[in-house]
Amino acid sequence: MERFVDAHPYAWPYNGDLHPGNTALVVIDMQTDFCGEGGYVDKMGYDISLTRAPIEPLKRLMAAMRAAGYPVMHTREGHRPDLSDLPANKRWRSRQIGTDGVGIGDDGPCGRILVRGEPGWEIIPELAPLPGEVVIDKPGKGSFCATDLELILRTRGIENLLLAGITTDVCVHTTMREANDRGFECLLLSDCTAATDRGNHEAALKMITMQGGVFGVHAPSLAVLEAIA
Ligand code: C5J
Repeated sequence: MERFVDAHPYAWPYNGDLHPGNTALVVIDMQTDFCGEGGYVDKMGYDISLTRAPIEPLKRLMAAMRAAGYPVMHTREGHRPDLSDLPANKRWRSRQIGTDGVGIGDDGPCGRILVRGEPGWEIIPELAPLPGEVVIDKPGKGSFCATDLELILRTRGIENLLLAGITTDVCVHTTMREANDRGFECLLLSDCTAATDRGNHEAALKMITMQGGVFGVHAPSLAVLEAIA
C-alpha cells in the first residue's frame, strides 16, 4: 500500500514507500545548551522561547511514531572533555558572542558549554531518549560528519528520514543536506524545528522547496500524524 505525507513541494516520500521498516525520526540536538535556561543559546542572548517551541509538538509526534513502531533516533552536539575534537575557529567564534568572552568548552551556568557529560549538553528531560533508542554524539553541525549515523541507518534499511529538532538553519539543515546527498529521502518537520531567529526558520523552509524540493520537503507534524495513523 502506498502512503504519502501531504508535504511541500511534493507528497512525500516520492515513491509512497513509507513504513516503520524504512523510515526513522531523527531528533536533533534538543539539549539544554540549545533550549534551556542558562544554556549556550540563552547565554548568547537569543530568545529561548523560539527554540523551546518544538517541544510540545515533538512530544506528541515522538509518542505517535513510537506507538506505530517507527524508530526514533537522537543526536547531541558536543565535544570531548579534553576538547581534542573542537576546532580552534569554532571555539574562537563562540567566544565572540555575548558579553563575557565565554564560549564552547568554558564554564557556564550549566557546566562546560557543549562538553559531553555536562548538564547543559544533556537532552532535555521532556524529550529524553528511551532505553535502546539510537543516540548519536556529533562534534559538528551535521549529524553525518565524524559519526556512525550512516552505517546505522544503512544497516537498518532506513531510506526515509523525518528531521526534527534545533536549530532549523544550522544543525537540522546541515543534516538534511548531508542526508540528501547520501540518497536519503528527507522531510523536515516545520513545527518540530526552530531557529534562534524566526526569519531564518522561514528562510530554511523556503530553501527546501526550490528546484522541485532540492533537499526534500517540509510538512507540519499533523500531516505526518495523519499519514501514519
Ligand atoms: C548550533 C545547532 N546552532 N544544534 N547548533 O550551533 O543548530
